[in-house]
Amino acid sequence: TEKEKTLAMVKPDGVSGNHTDGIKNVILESGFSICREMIVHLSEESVALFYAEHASKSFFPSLVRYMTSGPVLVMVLEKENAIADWRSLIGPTDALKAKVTHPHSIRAMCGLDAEKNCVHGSDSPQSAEREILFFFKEMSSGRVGTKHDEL
Ligand code: YYY
Ligand code: MG
Repeated sequence: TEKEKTLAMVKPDGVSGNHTDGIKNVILESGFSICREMIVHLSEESVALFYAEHASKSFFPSLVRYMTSGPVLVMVLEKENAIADWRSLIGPTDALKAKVTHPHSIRAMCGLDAEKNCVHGSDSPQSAEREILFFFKEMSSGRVGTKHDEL
């Protein structure tokens, strides 16, 4: 039982909908510690890199517009089994379906639909490593977008 890190994000609809404080409370009450946090307004290039696995999907252009529409809060969370436990807390990708099948999940409570689903979580140890480095190493070289604040 070793500690594990994952990348969490409050997406633009979550930040503009004032869900950030509530989500951070859920995170802390669920036993995660927040190792790093930063508010950033992503560039189109950064979203394309971050979501490279979805570049050929029909929803991709809309996803890029949405993800660049306002600032996001990115966090590194740590606890035992952090990756799976955070995915389980956020719930299914489609917030409308989540409202039916996982009504207590963060996406059910705060998300709007299959695109504007309020939060992100790494889906595997490989993704977690890539995504944490993406924000907290690349970011310091100014390649991700406009950094508002490192909190
Ligand atoms: O990992 P997760 O966010 O739960 O879902 P992915 O299948 O990796 O998709 C990433 C992202 O793409 C999703 O959070 C919203 C968007 N998206 C979409 O806009 N429409 C879909 N039908 C599927 C995903
Ligand atoms: Mg995913």
